[in-house]
Amino acid sequence: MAKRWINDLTQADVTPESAFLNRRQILAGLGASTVIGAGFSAGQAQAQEALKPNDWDDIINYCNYYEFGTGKDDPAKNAHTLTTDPWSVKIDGMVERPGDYALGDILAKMTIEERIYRFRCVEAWSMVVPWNGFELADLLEMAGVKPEAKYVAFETVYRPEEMPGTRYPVLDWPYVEGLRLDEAMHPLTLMATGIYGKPLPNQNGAPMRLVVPWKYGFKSIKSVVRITLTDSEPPTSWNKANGREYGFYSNVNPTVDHPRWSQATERPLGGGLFARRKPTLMFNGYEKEVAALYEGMDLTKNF
Ligand SMILES: Nc1nc2c(c(=O)[nH]1)N[C@H]1C(S)=C(S)[C@@H](COP(=O)(O)O)O[C@H]1N2
Ligand SMILES: [Mo]
Repeated sequence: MAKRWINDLTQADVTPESAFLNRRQILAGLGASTVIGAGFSAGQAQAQEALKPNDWDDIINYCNYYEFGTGKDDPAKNAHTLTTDPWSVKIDGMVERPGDYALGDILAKMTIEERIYRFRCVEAWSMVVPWNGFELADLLEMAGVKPEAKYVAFETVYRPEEMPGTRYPVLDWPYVEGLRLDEAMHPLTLMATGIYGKPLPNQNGAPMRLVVPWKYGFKSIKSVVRITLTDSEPPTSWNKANGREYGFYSNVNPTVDHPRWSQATERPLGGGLFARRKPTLMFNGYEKEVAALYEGMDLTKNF
């Protein structure tokens, strides 16, 4: 099989063949048609593995969406009951233009792009997903972030009648998540509306879910109905459920183990019989893009 090198490179590293790639594609680690086999420094080597997206069937049948059950195949079986149209998102808190925004009105203003991202669950399985979506920053700019805002809180839809898993107190429903404002505004942070050019399946968080590729998967909250700008660190579902095991930041970090298992390696989905664990990359391979956000922070304490 031909190797397809991914170019997680800075503008200065762009070769003539790939000069047509725009900034966003480069940031997203897309380098689809470019083969670069030589001249990589050791530092670049870790990010140059081929990003071969997982199959559609794997992505839509192996899910975590506890509102529809805790089994990996429960969301695919149960999430068809979720009504995703009509859909609106409340944007409130420290914004200039708070309100209930209809999804259609949001999408009319956003630019949908494809982003092929690594996705690493805290449970140590991983996949590569070709998302379609827009930058969260564009949505936040649409609402107008006030200068006093420091964090962004997110909430998943909560409809017990459509969500059989919410009958069990596995988590404190609704599912909530949060980011620091600079993380939320980072160009890698995506609001996904599709996979493989098709609308997001319900089990993957239709009609719109967050994707933060350098953080453990649980930060990527599904079926978002509320986004609140705030000046204090928002509560997050997994941190509330077990604060010793799940911190607010939850950046992918192979050197900080989960209290009950190692995070040094991961199991890529879809490998079948030949599935082999591979090393987990710092910030899930996005170190170059996001390390500066955490400069001076002790990542062991701020896990
Ligand atoms: N509302 C909600 N969002 C959620 C979850 C959930 O249970 N409920 N699971 C999280 C976890 S643990 C992971 S790994 C990813 C899984 O996304 P996927 O099923 O699309 O792969 O969604 C995250 N977002
Ligand atoms: Mo996860």
